[in-house]
Amino acid sequence: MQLARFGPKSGSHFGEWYDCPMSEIKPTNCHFCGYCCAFLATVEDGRVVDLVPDPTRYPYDERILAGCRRWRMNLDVLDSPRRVNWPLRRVGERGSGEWERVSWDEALDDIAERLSALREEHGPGTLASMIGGPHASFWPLHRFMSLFGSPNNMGIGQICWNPRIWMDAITFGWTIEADIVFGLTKALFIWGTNPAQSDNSAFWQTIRAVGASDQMKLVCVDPRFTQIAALADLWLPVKPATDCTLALGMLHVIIEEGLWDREFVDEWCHGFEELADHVGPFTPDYVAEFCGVSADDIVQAARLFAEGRTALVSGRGIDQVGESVAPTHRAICCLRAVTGNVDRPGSCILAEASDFTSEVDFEMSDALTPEQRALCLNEGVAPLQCFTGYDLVRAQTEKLGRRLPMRYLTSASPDLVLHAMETGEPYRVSALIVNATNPLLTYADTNRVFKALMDLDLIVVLDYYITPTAALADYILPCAGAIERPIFQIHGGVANTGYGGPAAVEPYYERKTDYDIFRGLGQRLGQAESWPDATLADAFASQLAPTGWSWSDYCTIGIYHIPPDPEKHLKPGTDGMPQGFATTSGKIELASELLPQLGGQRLPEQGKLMRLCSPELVSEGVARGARHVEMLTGSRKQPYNASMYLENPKFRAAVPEPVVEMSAALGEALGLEVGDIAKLTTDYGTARFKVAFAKMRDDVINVDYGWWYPERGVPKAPDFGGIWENNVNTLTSCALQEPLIGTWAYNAIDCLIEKCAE
Ligand SMILES: Nc1nc2c(c(=O)[nH]1)N[C@H]1C(S)=C(S)[C@@H](COP(=O)(O)OP(=O)(O)OC[C@H]3O[C@@H](n4cnc5c(=O)[nH]c(N)nc54)[C@H](O)[C@@H]3O)O[C@H]1N2
Ligand SMILES: Nc1nc2c(c(=O)[nH]1)N[C@H]1C(S)=C(S)[C@@H](COP(=O)(O)OP(=O)(O)OC[C@H]3O[C@@H](n4cnc5c(=O)[nH]c(N)nc54)[C@H](O)[C@@H]3O)O[C@H]1N2
Ligand code: SF4
Ligand SMILES: [Mo]
Repeated sequence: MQLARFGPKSGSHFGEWYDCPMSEIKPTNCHFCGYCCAFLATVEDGRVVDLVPDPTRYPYDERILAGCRRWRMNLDVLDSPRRVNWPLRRVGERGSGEWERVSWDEALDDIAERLSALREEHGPGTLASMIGGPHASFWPLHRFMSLFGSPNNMGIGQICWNPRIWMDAITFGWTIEADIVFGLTKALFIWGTNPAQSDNSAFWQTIRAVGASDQMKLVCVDPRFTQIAALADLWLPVKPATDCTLALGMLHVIIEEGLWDREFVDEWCHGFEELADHVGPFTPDYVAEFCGVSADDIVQAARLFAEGRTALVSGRGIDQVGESVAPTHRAICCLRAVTGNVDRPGSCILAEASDFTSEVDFEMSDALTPEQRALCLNEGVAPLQCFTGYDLVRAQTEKLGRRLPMRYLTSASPDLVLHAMETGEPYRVSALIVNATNPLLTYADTNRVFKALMDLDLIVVLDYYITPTAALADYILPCAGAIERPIFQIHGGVANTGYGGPAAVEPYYERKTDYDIFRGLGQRLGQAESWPDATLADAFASQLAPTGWSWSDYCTIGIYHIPPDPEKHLKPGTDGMPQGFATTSGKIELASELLPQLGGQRLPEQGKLMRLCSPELVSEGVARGARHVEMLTGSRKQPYNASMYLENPKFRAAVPEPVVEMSAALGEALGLEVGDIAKLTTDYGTARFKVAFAKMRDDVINVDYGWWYPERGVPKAPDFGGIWENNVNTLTSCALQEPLIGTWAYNAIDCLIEKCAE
């Protein structure tokens, strides 16, 4: 789609239009969040001069754009003076902020040479990588890592996404998608997620519609009185990380009152009697006391869940709770199953494997040799989140022809990789690629991450900006962003959906797509055959090829989406019988046959809380007047995203500083007033926040995350843009907690709080 608005370029035979710039309208997409909304860019001389929403392509939704404050940043961001436009090489000490411009060849040749030498000396596991949220396609990095021979890709997944994906796949044989249908769905549970801030677009509008409708009950499970809670028919303000017990309590009521779906359970669930025995002790009174909610509300929630078709959406509120993470998801799986709310319209549907080449094939995880797999640090420590666990689950899901992405679900625990960096045990990790993440703000335990990175032999950062983390790099490689690169956004390969569109322009200056960078490095390291596609668009085209769609078909429509068929478990399998669920028993496993093989539990059991304050720290703190409290961190807030967009002056005017929120009652008990500065302390560090009051549980505080100060200029030693001031991750720890996945906690952790004298 190219519409010339004004006329062709100078020098053409349209001499009379000589002074008119060539202007074209090109389809493209925003990527400031996961919607990847469709836009039309007016392009003159390879530069975008205007951008408007494109109503002809997916995703276009007035509701999305009405709620969105970010898309107007696109033009500024394309040419922001903060952007890195050519490869930079460190010249001074690490972190000194002295850089020189080098050519791509110089940069990639040198990086490849150094990686090759380090691999020679320490083995392929010596290279680690870090990724963040779903900002980019990560398969190019993962393909590079697979072919380099390293299993040490760290990710965010263990505290976001993986727990749910693992437990759904283990219990149901594959992942599920919520199916919210007006007129059919009787109740919607929003559990540990706050789309009003984290997704304040289409899904939030759906929830508002549910809240306003009398056809569907809305239930919110959250320690904070969120905008969802305000709309809800029932708000369950659980104590953080007690959700497993809450779900077991609801199961108790459902079974005790005979509200379960007998037909579905008899036919399709495995281990019901065992589960019924297991939930026996979880009486409403016990659960009310443990979870800090009223017994009546637990009973009401249970009845609502069992009344008819119920949909449930969860989020990082229950993903980031350490030891309880897997059991919480398992307990919710059981709740869905005994009420007949799995793979049925109006509740949730088993997703489809993709028709396009799946993530697992594109990332080439199977290229790792057995020796390279043996380097996986998680083996034996996080027995599910490693190749042993993956293979066990893969054998199950493959029964119905599906495979989960491998790189995310075997991603290395930061605790173990940092340990290898610090000690050389069990082997030396000496080099790091940081791709689309800012770990000095967003990974747990900033002090530890900082020290480990300072001692590495080689750090390569791919980013748009010189972030605090990029300030530690040996090379900063400038990335092409949205509008400069094509997008084919897939859900990690667990659904038959991909969306986005083409780049409107070639990357500005000397920026390159992440794909081009990894391909360039791969070609220098003997991987040339595995990077056949010359460009990212070619690679996406080949990924789409199995669907029969061309790249231009896809770009015209903006989405490849085949809605999942409901009730797949009833479809005939090869033997003509219903195919059931891809689990060990062929049924939904209320009692798991797989988890015990990895040392896990058949039935969900509540775990302990992650503690970050030693008894000594607490007693000293209390002696000087500090209070020991429970904290949540990182509850999402518009308009920011983690450590991004803080430089936007309009955003900063609206939300100028990071806060610690608490109820007015807690504030009074702590002697804190709105606007005071509070100091928070754990064994790992300290950080300061401005006090704000909000409606929430009286025994919990809620602390912002991701804060630094881009306006102070290029980050460098010693303050690195302010990362030692108000960065909540100076308080946290990534020590392994959950025994199968290794998940640590960002919610339900403890800290000391006191009024700051300074
Ligand atoms: N305490 C605490 N910590 C948390 C969380 C929490 O709730 N509390 N949440 C965790 C979760 S769920 C997540 S997902 C992480 C988020 O952690 P991150 O993903 O590290 O956070 P962002 O600030 O979004 O950092 C993204 C960086 O990538 C760059 N970038 C964006 N797009 C691209 C791209 O396409 N290519 C390249 N090369 N660079 C790009 C941006 O400029 C930015 O510097 O934080 C985790 N950490
Ligand atoms: N504005 C903005 N949007 C974002 C992001 C961002 O940084 N900023 N990040 C993106 C990313 S990476 C992610 S992963 C998603 C996350 O999206 P969500 O999962 O929706 O994350 P939150 O909005 O923080 O909502 C989590 C809720 O869980 C509650 N909670 C905390 N602890 C517990 C608990 O123990 N039990 C229960 N039941 N609830 C608890 C918190 O109070 C909070 O309201 O958001 C994405 N969208
Ligand atoms: S920020 Fe998200 S919702 Fe807003 S226009 Fe961009 S992709 Fe769409
Ligand atoms: Mo996330």
